[in-house]
Amino acid sequence: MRTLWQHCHAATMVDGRYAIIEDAAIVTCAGLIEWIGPRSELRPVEAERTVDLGYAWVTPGLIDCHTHAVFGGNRSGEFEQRLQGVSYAEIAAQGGGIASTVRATRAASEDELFASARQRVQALMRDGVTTLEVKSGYGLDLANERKMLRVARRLADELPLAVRATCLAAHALPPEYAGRADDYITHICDEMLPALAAEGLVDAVDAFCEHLAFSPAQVERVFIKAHELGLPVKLHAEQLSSLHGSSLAARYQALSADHLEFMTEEDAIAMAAAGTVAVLLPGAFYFLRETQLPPMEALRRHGVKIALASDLNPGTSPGLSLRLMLNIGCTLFRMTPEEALAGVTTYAATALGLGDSHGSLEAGKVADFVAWQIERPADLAYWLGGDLPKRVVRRGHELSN
Ligand code: DI6
Ligand code: FE
Repeated sequence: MRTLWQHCHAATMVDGRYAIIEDAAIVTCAGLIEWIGPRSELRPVEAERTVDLGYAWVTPGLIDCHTHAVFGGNRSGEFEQRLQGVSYAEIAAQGGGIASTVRATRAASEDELFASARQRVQALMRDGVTTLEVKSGYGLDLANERKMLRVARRLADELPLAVRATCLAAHALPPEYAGRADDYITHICDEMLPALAAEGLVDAVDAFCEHLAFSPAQVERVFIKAHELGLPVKLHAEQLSSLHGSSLAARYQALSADHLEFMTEEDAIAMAAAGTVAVLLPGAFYFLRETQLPPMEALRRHGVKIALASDLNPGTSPGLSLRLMLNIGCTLFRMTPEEALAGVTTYAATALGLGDSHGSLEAGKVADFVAWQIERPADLAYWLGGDLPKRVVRRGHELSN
């Protein structure tokens, strides 16, 4: 069905800029944008339907390109303990931290994981999210990583949004492998990744490169296997220290390196040359009360593409609003509202390998967009969360509110 959407302004986000079209018209057909431009330039079209958007601002559907939305339990109890003065180390010694989420995730059935993840994803969707990345990484064995990735696929089957599933088996060392990190990496490379990839459950492969997780040499083994399987890679890098994981990621043409507070200028140069997107995660920075800021100036100077995501996870960023992340990115990282919006549209799409089909309003791209009742695009980064009035269109069809 061909639809004409009119009486709107568009922030098309082409090339990461607002690229505003005032008094725009959009023609969609078969789930794609067939034409977009100033209404005055629209040639007569045979549209089955014409929709008046009441001079709303249309942006691409938002893309949350880094989430751990599937997990069992939550860690609000640890949050409360920490605020009563119990240290992180004490909590970890009591079996808390990531280990407690691994236990809860392993104990949960696939249906239970689906039900809790669906609620969180629906919260993100209320912010206009139409594409989402979901990582595994709380199962840490074949059966439980498979369970998490199957939930990611089911989210896409049962909710009106696109989901990319990322295998993050190299997130933490499972208790069965205590003291044997290299053996766990061998298990990931020889057993887990080949099996999960063969089942069609993996769109990309991620790892956590940090002193308290895996070394660059261990991460590299995972990357080599991912490439053998034809899968693109991503990396959690430079969150708490500088191991140059982001340069390693660039050497493997990673789609993205994420966090990056401790990255260096050399890392930025390597990422720019490889086209590896910098995914900044201001929710984790805020929640952990970090003080080392990502090097915005170096990223800009070298032309690294910058994305922004929720990092939704139970330990370090229980963030259920992507628009809140826009505000935190602007307030704490000094991003401009235009950079922040590009970070959840244009460059979030690139960070998921979807840059050709998603992330901007252009003829030929998927017709995922949001018509916001706002005064100007900066409103999206200005309000601290809340529910902005909007109409969400996914593959050319308006979702009911
Ligand atoms: N970086 C983080 O901050 C989280 N994982 C990661 O790779 C921590 C996840 C958790 O604490 O559950
Ligand atoms: Fe993460």
